Amino acid sequence: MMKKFLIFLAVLLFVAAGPAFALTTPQTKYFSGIPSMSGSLAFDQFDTHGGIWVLDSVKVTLNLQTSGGELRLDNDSDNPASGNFEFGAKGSISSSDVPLLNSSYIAIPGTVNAYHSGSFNLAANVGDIGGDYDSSPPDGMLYTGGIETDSKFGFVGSGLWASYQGTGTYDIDYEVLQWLNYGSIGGIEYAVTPVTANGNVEVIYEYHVVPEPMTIGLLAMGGMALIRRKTAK
Ligand SMILES: [Ca+2]
Ligand SMILES: [Ca+2]
Repeated sequence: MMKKFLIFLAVLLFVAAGPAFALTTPQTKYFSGIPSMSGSLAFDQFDTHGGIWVLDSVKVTLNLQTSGGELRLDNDSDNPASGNFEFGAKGSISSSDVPLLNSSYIAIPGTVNAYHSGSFNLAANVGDIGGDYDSSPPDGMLYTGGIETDSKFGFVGSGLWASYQGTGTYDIDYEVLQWLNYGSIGGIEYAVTPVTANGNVEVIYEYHVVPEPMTIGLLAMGGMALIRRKTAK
C-alpha cells in the first residue's frame, strides 16, 4: 500500500510540476506592395484562460523580400568614379499598443535590409549630358533587381508582456522604404524604377499549461480510490 502510494505520489508530483512540453501559437500577418508603404497588422493577445496558460516567451520576427526594380547610374563628371551601391528596400516595425523591446530594452527585431550590394566602376563622361540618365557603358551602369531577402527576430522582455496578454488584439505597424545608396558621389546622376516588396510579421507565444488545483485534487482522490480498491482485493 505504502509503496503504491509513493509511486502514485511521484506521478502526481510530476504531473503537477508543470510543463511536459512547450506549446506554441504562431500568428503570421502578411503585407505586399511597392514601397514606400506602411500599414497596421492586428494580432491576438495571449489568452491565459484565467491563469491556466502561462506565457514562457514572446518571439517577434520580421521577414522582408524585394524583387525587380532597376537602378541606372550615369557618370557625367570629367573624372572616373567607382564605389559601392546598395539597391532594394528596408523594413521595420513599431507599435503604440505593445512594447517591441527585449529584456535589455533594446528595440526588436530591428531593421531588415532586403537590398543588393554591388560595386561600380564608371569611366569619365562619354558624350551624354545632365538629365538623360544614360546608363550605357563605359560611363553608365544598369542594375536590374533580383530577389533579395532579410529576416530578423527578437524576444520581448518578460517584464513587458502585460499588454500582450488578454482576449483582445493589438496592432503592429510595418514600414517599408525604398533604399538606394551609391555614396552620393558628385557628378553621378541616377534614375530608379522602384522594387516591389512583400513580407510578414510573425508573433509566436510559447507557453505551458498548469493543471488547475481542482484537477490535481480530483486526480489525488481518484488515485487514492484506485489504491484503496486494489488494496481491498
Ligand atoms: Ca554620362
Ligand atoms: Ca547623363
